[in-house]
Amino acid sequence: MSEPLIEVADQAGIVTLTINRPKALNALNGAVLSELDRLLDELQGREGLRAVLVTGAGEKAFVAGADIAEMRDKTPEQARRFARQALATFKRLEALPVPTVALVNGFCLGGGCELALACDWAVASDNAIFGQPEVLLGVIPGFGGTQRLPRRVGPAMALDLCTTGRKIDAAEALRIGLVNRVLAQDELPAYVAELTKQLGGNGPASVRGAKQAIHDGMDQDLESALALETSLFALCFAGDEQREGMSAFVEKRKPNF
Ligand code: CO8
Repeated sequence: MSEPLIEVADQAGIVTLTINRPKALNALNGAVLSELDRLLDELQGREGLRAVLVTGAGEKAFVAGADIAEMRDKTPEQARRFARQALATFKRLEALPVPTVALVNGFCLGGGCELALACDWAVASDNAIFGQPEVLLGVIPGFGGTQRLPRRVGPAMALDLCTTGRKIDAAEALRIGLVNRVLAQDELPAYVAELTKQLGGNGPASVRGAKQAIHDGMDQDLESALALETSLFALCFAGDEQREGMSAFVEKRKPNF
C-alpha cells in the first residue's frame, strides 16, 4: 500500500498532521492540498479535539514551498485556481476552533512559511530555515504570505523578506516574532508532550473561547472587540467549566475539566 500524503496521529485529542513527501521536501502539490482540506473538514466537527499540530516528515524540511515543478507550466487562470485552493484550505486550518501549532523542523519556505503562518503559532527546531523566496522564481507569495506575514512580524520586516527573498535562521525567526520558541530538533517530541499535558488539563471550552476572542477580535475595532470579549467571558459562566475551575481553586484541589 502506498504511503499516505499526510500522516495523522491522535494523542488524547491532540492531532498531529505530518505532510509526507520527504523526497520533495514535503512540497505542497494539488494532491497534498486536497488531502489536507479533506482532513481539516473531518477535524472541524471532531468531538474531543484539543489542538492540531502541523509538521513535515523527515529531518530536513517542514515544507519547502508549493511544488515548483507542478506550478511551472500553469496559465494565469490555473495559477489563480491553485492559489484559491490553498487559501481556502489554509483558511479552514486557521478557523479550526482549537489551537493550531506549526512544528517547523527544517526548511520552511514559500508556501511552507505561509502554511506555518496559517497556524496560531509556530515552534521551530534550531536547524529551521524560513523565507519567502518567491521573487527568486519570478512570482510573489500566493498562499497568503503578503497578508499574514506583515500581520505577524510587521510590514517592514515582511517587505524585507518578500522583496529580497532572503532566508533567515530560527534565531532570527524568533527575534522577529515569526516563531514563539526554538528548540533542538530532538526536543520537539518533549514539547508536544508538554503541550498535550497543558492543553489537556485546561478547560476545553475556555481554550476555544480564548482563541475565538483573539481571532475574531483582531478583525474588529477595539471597542467592538472588547464587547466581543465581554460576551464570550460572560458565556463562560453559563457552562460547567467556570464553576469547576473556581471551586477547585477555593477547595485547594486540581480542577477536573
Ligand atoms: N517544489 C518541488 N520540489 C522541490 C521543492 C519545491 N518547492 N523544494 C525541493 N524540492 C525537491 C527538489 O527538486 C529535489 O528533488 P530531486 O531529488 O528529485 O531533484 C528534492 O526536493 C531535494 O531538494 P534539493 O536537492 O534542492 O535539496 P537541497 O538541500 O540542495 O536544497 C532547498 C534545499 C534550499 C530547500 C531547495 O530545495 C530549494 O530551494 N527549494 C525551493 C524552495 C522555494 O523556492 N520555495 C518556494 C516555492 S514557491 C511557493 O511556495 C509559492 C506559493 C504560492 C504559489 C501561488 C500559486 C500559483
